[in-house]
Amino acid sequence: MDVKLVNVDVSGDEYVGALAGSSPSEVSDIIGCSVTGGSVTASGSKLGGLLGYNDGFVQNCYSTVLVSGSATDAGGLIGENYNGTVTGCYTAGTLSGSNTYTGGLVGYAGSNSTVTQSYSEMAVTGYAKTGSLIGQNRGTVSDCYALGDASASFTGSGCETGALVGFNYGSIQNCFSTGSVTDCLSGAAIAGCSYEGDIAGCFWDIQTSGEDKAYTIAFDYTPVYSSQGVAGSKTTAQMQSKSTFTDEGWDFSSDDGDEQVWIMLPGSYPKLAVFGYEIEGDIDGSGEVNLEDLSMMAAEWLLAGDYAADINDDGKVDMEDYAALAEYWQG
Ligand SMILES: [Ca+2]
Ligand SMILES: [Ca+2]
Repeated sequence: MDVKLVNVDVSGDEYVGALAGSSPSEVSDIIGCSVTGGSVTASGSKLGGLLGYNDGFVQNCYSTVLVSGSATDAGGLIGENYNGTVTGCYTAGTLSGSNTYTGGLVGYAGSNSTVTQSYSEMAVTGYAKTGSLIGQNRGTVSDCYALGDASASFTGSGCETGALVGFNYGSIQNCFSTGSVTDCLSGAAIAGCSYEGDIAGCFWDIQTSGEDKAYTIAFDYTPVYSSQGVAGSKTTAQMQSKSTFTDEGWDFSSDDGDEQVWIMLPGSYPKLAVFGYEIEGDIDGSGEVNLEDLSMMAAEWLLAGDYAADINDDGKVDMEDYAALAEYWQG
């Protein structure tokens, strides 16, 4: 737990990662570990910024290392997540690959893979089956997003590259993407192509991506557009509006009794609450600024001292705090 690697220089053939080449399910969970600076490179297969291969449980980890090489199954965090679970993780930086199954978080996700509440900001380059989040997904992906561009050097009909997932055989639920995709027949915003996959409640920014296809159907690459359900193309303004997502059941509140998954900060795409964001004005920490926060402020109005409603921490609850609450008012 809590291993912090800085300025790494790791290279090899297969099963290559800065923390470990392979994490089988028998070893202890990998929690709170990170890799920042330096590079990890491999020429064979199973190349990841943190782990080459994973069957275990990976939580609250991140990688911003340069991941590069000609390996297949190359991921910003994990090369191949075969049976593993990844939650509360993120990557940023560059993944410069030149082979198949290349993804900003995970290169290849097996049929028992679970990836949830995680994101990638990586710009991702591969040959084909390249995704800003996952290169090929056979498992479950939920409550995730990718902000980076996905670029495939193979631009033939089978490039199978997506701004979230390259090739999908699995489930993709409540995810979004904003990046651009290589212009090819099987390049699309959510999944380059999908074979009997289950895609629901997903969105993409049509302005920043310039992409009009949600996904294509394997293997004739028939395009599926926003109007056909399953995933919606939205403007940047719509992508930064909470109602776009709550209408599809995304969880932005802890008032419903379970943990809040998403948080919407002003002028931003949805963020994952697990990373500790707070909304100014959300006095009770419910994830929303609403009547309950206003009534808490009313109860402490004009009091001096250490009060929850003292949003700007100046020792009194007054109009300045009310202005902060009003700015983030979500009704
Ligand atoms: Ca609240
Ligand atoms: Ca104040």
